[in-house]
Amino acid sequence: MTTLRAKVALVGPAASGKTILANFLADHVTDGLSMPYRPTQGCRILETTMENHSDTALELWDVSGDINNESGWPAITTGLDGVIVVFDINQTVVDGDLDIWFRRFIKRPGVKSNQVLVFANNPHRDSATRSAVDLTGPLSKAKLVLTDVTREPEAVRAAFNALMTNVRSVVEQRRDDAERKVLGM
Ligand SMILES: Nc1nc2c(ncn2[C@@H]2O[C@H](COP(=O)(O)OP(=O)(O)OP(=O)(O)O)[C@@H](O)[C@H]2O)c(=O)[nH]1
Ligand SMILES: [Mg+2]
Repeated sequence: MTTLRAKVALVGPAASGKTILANFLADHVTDGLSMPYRPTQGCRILETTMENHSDTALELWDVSGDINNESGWPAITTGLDGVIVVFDINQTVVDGDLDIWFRRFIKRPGVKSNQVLVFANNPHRDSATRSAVDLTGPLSKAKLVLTDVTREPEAVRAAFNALMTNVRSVVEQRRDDAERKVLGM
């Protein structure tokens, strides 16, 4: 039985591999890796349960990288408990490229750095063109993980599960606070 609910979003530039990652994290499948790229329209919600906390239902929001969908973002950030920013490690990220994702999804009241992960992802069949990334700017404070679902699926999952442990604590704390309020404590 699940008693807690958490909402986590994958955001970041188009074609960085968010949909493939979301499918892998929610369903343990890497189907679609050989599929042609199909941009996500708006947002997709995947319902699952935290692998390492089976009492916690998880909504994974797989958000389109097209910033023209910006008008729909408030619905995504409402009640958001965790954020994963995904970008393509093969693309040079210049200062500011990820700013919009940071400003709109992370720099919000109540979001602490342990609720945020940055995936420098390799969305290609070939090896990544870089083996290290050095982010400057505000996102440099968040935990950065180099990800490649094709080659190192378990490393992706381990990073994700560590985030889920933090997210679950936040959700649990919120429930406890709400309970105390109801009881007038
Ligand atoms: N081989 C391989 N291909 C991948 C991997 N991740 C993504 N791809 C491919 O990269 C392309 C883009 O991946 P998506 O997951 O759709 O990208 P996205 O970030 O969701 O893009 P938007 O929805 O437009 O924001 C697709 O053609 C995928 O098949 C991976 O880990 N390995
Ligand atoms: Mg997508």
